[in-house]
Amino acid sequence: MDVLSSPPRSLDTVCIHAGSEPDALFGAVVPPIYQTSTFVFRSPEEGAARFAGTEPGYIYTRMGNPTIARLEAAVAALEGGTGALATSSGMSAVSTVYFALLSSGDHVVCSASVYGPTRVVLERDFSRFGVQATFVDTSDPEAFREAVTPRTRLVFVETPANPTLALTDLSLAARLAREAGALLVVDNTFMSPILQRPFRFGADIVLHSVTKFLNGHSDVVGGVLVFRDEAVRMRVRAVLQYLGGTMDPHQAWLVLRGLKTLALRVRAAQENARAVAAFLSGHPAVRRVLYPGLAEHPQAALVAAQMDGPGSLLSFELKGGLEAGKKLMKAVRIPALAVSLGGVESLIQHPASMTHAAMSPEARVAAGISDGLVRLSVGCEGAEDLLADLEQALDRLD
Ligand code: LCS
Repeated sequence: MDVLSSPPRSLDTVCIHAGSEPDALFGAVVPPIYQTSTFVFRSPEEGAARFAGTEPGYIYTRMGNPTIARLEAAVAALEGGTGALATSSGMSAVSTVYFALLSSGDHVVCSASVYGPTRVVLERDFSRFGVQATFVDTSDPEAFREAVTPRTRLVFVETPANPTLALTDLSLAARLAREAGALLVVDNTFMSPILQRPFRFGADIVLHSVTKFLNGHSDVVGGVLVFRDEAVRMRVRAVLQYLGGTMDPHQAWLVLRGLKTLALRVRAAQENARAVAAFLSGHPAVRRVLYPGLAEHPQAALVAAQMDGPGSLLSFELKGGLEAGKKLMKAVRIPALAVSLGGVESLIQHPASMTHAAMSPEARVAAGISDGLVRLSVGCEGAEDLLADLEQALDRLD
């Protein structure tokens, strides 16, 4: 009997069991990796029927694979969607959604503060095909409302936003999208389904860079799209199969393994991040800390309404600005100076010159990404070690 059939299970149970039903052939507890590019047909008729869609069965890994299907089922179960599509990277998920759902003359509204390339691919590439984009501070309800037009076909939000941690009201985003006849895409990478499930608030598509929390071990680049509506999934699937940004079976297997500890990792890192945010915000060398878990966070009501916790990403600015930030990034011993986030190890980086360097300086200022901002992805190391390390690094600034 399926472990996940009724009664409803906690997300901890879903993490461990979804997509991990024992192998039907030998009963292996850990499912095999179907590391194959293609699948044998027993007859020409069977091959033709699979292509025609009149018989089930796999054809070619770019079009579907049992190991990838297990990961898609697992993430769909965690997010509460009807189905999912795994992709070769988070950016492949982003650009496949744009390509599948936008046509020349369409308009898209996108949060101003998002992962740099999510925005730049609209500005630099989709603009060449007649797609118009408005980047707006979606954490400001009035500005958000004004940006949506009758030609808007897609609303794309990232909440909390990379790297400003600004929050967008998901219920408002869903209402604005619905009124315009647009679809709402939510990049849930920073939260993972453990801390935020956007379908509850009306999202149509939930997107992840699985490179981050879902895999959690900084050894895979991948993405996933989860859908509320099977018809939309089929539209996107048709484009993904031909554009070719599909995941590889080995990638999918590694992410399935990572998913088993998702809930444990997310909660452990979050406890550390709460301690780090409290420490930094009380330190005299720190000008400001952006973290949804701080009591003084300006959007505390939204944190309570749509998030099950503040997560483990935070950004901060030192009183000494960029120069002090550079010194700090050199002086810390535990966080590695590297982009990416959501792994078990802490990572520190400088958004203006790294993850968000492709944005124009004006766009960065408008999105609240100041030159002095440093982003820290807090990992699962011992909290006392992280605090001691930050303290010694801050002591070395003067
Ligand atoms: N969405 C978010 C929120 C991200 O943070 C990233 C990558 C992506 C999408 C794209 O996913 P990828 O193709 O890299 O799997 N964010 C990165 C970051 O902040 N540092 O390095 C990559």
